[in-house]
Amino acid sequence: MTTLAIDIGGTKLAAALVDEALNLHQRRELPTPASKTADALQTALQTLVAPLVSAAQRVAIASTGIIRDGALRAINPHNLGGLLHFPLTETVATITGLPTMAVNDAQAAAWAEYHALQRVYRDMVFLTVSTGVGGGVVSNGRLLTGTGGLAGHLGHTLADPNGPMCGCGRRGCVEAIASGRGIAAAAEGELAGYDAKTIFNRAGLGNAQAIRLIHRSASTLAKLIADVKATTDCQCVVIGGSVGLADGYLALVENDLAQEPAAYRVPLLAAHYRHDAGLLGAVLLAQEKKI
Ligand code: ADP
Ligand code: BMX
Ligand code: ZN
Repeated sequence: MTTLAIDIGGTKLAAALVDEALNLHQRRELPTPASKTADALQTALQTLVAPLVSAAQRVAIASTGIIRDGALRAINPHNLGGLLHFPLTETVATITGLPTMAVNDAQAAAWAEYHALQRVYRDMVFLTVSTGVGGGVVSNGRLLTGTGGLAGHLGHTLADPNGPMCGCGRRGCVEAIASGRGIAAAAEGELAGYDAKTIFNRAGLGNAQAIRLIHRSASTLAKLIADVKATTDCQCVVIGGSVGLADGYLALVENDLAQEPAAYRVPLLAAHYRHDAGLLGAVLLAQEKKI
């Protein structure tokens, strides 16, 4: 069976056809529309899947936001242009005419990365550092989704009580500091208005402020990882997302984590499936659920 896999992030939408052996075909991307209205996202999804849908028998979606009963609810609406709610599976099932399931993007990615680890580890955590900071927890071989889909939203744990406001309504969340948007929001002077990708490029050219912003993100993530180790006793933490996978970032996090007491240290790995972990995790879950 061929699955049409879709990944909805705060910055980009991705889609691909995925066969039973988890090979990706015809992968494509579009920017995520930054609009408060559901129409813009619906139109973008329609455009994204149009060339793929005729070859698929079902749809598996990994999406940013809390996914509950197939609907998307933003915990941080700023990441989606202010969009609060979107009837996700209903909309995509109507567009495609195919059976459709959806799961949070970081939860999906955690499941794919757990499989990539060949079940050597029964307890692992996935963290994406991307538009936001997302998380997925696998505990004793089971993916935690929670009763309402909130499980693993580790980006909304407290990093700094005096830190910047987070779009979720709390002050000082990890996401408000460490995410791509958090890095960009803290940029001042000659870096004001630039996105995280540009700030990484400037850091590579030796810009002191850019280097400081990236270090601040990495040290915030390292403290989160120490907290995650203390709460889950995970055997490894896998890092994904475009910021998480950016050159040199993981090494910075490792360096900061090494400063923590030994009990809170844990091996860190870059996502095996790189930018496709969400897509593949959604497909694995669709295969298991036999939708
Ligand atoms: P999404 O959040 O849509 O899943 P990404 O994982 O690509 O998308 O994360 C988007 C964030 O990553 C943005 O803040 C963007 O500026 C930043 N980014 C994209 N590419 C890079 C890169 N090569 N290096 C560092 N940051 C990047
Ligand atoms: C936010 C939240 C999470 C998501 C995480 C990473 C929204 C819209 N999203 O914390 O559900 O897993 O961002 O998402 O509230 P990404 O867009 O950075 O991939
Ligand atoms: Zn928050």
